[in-house]
Amino acid sequence: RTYGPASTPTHPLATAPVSSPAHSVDGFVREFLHELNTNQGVTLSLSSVNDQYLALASTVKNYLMARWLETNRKTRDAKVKAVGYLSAEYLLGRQLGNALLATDLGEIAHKGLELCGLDLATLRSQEVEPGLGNGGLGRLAACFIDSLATMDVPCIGYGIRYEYGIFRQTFVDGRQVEQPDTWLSLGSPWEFPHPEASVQVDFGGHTEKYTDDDGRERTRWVPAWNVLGVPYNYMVPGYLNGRVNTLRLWSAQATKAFDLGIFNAGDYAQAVRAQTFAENISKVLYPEDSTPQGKELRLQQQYFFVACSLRDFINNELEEGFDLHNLSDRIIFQLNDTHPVIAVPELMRILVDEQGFEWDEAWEVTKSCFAYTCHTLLPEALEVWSTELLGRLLPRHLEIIFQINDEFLAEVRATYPGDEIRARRMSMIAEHPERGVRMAYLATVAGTKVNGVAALHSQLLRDKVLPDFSQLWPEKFTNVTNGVTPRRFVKMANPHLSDLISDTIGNGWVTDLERLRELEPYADDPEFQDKFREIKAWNKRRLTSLLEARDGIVLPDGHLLDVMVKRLHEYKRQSLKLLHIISLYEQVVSGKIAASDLTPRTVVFGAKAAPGYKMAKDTIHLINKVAEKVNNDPVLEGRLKVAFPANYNVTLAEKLIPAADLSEQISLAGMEASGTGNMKFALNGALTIGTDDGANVEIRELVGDKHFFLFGMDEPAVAELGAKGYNPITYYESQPQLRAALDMVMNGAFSDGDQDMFGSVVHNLLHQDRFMALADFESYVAAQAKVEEKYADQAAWTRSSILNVARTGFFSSDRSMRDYIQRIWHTQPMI
Ligand code: B1N
Repeated sequence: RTYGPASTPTHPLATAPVSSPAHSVDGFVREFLHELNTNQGVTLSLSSVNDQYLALASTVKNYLMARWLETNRKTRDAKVKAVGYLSAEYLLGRQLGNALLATDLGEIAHKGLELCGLDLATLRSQEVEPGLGNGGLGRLAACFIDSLATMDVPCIGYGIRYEYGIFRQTFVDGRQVEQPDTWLSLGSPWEFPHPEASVQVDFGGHTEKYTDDDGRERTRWVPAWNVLGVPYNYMVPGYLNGRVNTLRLWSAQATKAFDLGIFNAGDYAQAVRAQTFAENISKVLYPEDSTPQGKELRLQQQYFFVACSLRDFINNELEEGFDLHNLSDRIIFQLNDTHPVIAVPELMRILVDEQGFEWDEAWEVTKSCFAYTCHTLLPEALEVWSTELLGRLLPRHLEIIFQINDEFLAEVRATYPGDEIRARRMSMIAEHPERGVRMAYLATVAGTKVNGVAALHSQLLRDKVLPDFSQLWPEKFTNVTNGVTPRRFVKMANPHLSDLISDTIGNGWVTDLERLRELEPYADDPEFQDKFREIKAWNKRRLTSLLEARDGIVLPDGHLLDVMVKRLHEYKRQSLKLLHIISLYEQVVSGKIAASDLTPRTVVFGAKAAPGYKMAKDTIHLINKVAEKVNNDPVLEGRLKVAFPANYNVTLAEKLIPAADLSEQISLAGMEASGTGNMKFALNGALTIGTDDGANVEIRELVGDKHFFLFGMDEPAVAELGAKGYNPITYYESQPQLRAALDMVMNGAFSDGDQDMFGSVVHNLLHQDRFMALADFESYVAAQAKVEEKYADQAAWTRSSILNVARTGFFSSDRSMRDYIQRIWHTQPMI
């Protein structure tokens, strides 16, 4: 298909570059009122807050538009290599604040709206965040595309436009109840649908052999049904640099052919049902984090977005007549975990079946177009698709996978003659518990590079998950430690700290975060310390008002704010944090210590549990019940509080993290691939209490042991204990404090005497405890005592806090992107 006018335009405006509205309060107000009138069809006096928000979003979009169009033109003309980021999740967070930041319109918008009698903050809070991801993996994708735009690197993010994102969490009697996330219901001003550019995606059917005109044996896929992928484009603005990249999310729609067939048969109702069936594909985000479910619809989603994206890139981003033998000159597809790995056989199918490539030349091209990031170590999180399902849904792809595997195993056998056990171990096809395709192996074989997401994780990936592969191809493996965007998570989320930093060292740090180092000399400066502490106090007050309005939670003044926010998962060990709280409470109740001995502390939890994950949901229930008890027991004299605001999301994180004193990163060593919350906390001046796991290792190395509270077994110790045979009950028997805390739960102290309510949680800890919470309890409690000791010396605490900010510039996602560019992508910024 071709774009553009049918004849050469002669009107002067047709070829003139688009212009932006004037960068002034007056220009802004004009544009805003114009949008309110023409887009919303209302006058200011009759407009709702939603009208005002939508008009404001359009206004800011208009400022970005010229840059977007220019970026697209420039990139197309330059014919440079781009990054195609393939991710099933993008946890974007609200768009308005980020767009205001990227255009430097914050002040102007504030003043302009004030002149209209409106309040910018009120309009901002009208936005529902697009929660198109579960947690760290989706948020990482959002940080990466922000950094690439800011670094002027051409990138298209490809993903799925879920109609319902991650569920909205509510609590009913302390238990999690999920509500659908209707993020599109009040309008979606940030997206640009292009139904005319829809792509057809086929499913099912069978394959057949035929001989082509040149007498070659070929295969064709005869699919049984199809759907349309409609692209929705989103702007991804760089920070004050004029670049606006594109995020292209696909929405599924029934094809006409599909329902017409049934309609012609006379069953109108059935035709409409068929429509719904097709559109189910992009209906809802699977709410499982770090544990895939292996459902058919999930595989449909994966193939759907990947097929749309490859087709889109080849047909619409490359110029007509481009020689696909050179595809890797123009694109590197980054596979964000195994979710998009079906793209590998899809590209082979396009090249061999559609373009007539020989197998070997197609494989050469394919191998150079993909790289794979692994985000986990949990064995149950590695995707394996049953061959029965894959063959039914994508018969041609399964054949292609078998052939890739055959040729790969031939290479293994040639390299290790006679080592059949190894060949079987390395096969992409697992035989047990059922025949299935190991997607991580396929990705490893096809990718130019394979990376883990923190130094320790990449090492364990080589040694434990893919040892045979790293032995065969050591140079394929690399590490890129994750990062977070300092624009959203410092500049936007912590405006006063940002001003203090900029007043002290200039504002270059926003795009060159290592410059935070220049703050180090100020760590000892009492005046700087005072300002720093005042900002933390302001952030706490801001959080207090938010939680009061949002959840009716009242945070006491002057408490150490101890925060654990992340998905609820046993390996992350929220239960360990909870045992610490219960233990403090128990010691006061039983008179072992006086309430006045406690450091005044408020523990904040934020966590969603996968809806089908029973143990995680029970843990949420227990946290809420402990909160209820502890918060209302006068024996504590208000010195220990537990707050669990529902529905933790990016929007809440932006207010919570800047207010935190202490960051809880307490996963069992070897389980958390990286963590990225840990980085956000450190950059905002919280001290970390953490295990030697994921990126904690690198945080501690950078900030220094004195400014980090380390506890627990390290990974080798965990492995050793596991090998020896771990028996949690021995810790219960030998540690009175731990025993008293667990007994308190068992005796019904948090369940109105009901001794069964939390039986499964306690039983699990005592008899299974797969993530060894009991083994690390003693060490955790000791580290918490050090926290309290240090907090008592506010100057020392503040000094450490400042040093955490100054020394964690490494964790900018700009640095992660530089690493990907140099070690994996070999692309270039356009400047
Ligand atoms: O990816 C993050 C890491 O910082 C975290 O440590 C890691 O747990 C997270 C299946 C996942 N790994 N795997 C997932 C998400 C959804 C899903 O359906 C797996 N998420 C992570 C970024 O590297």
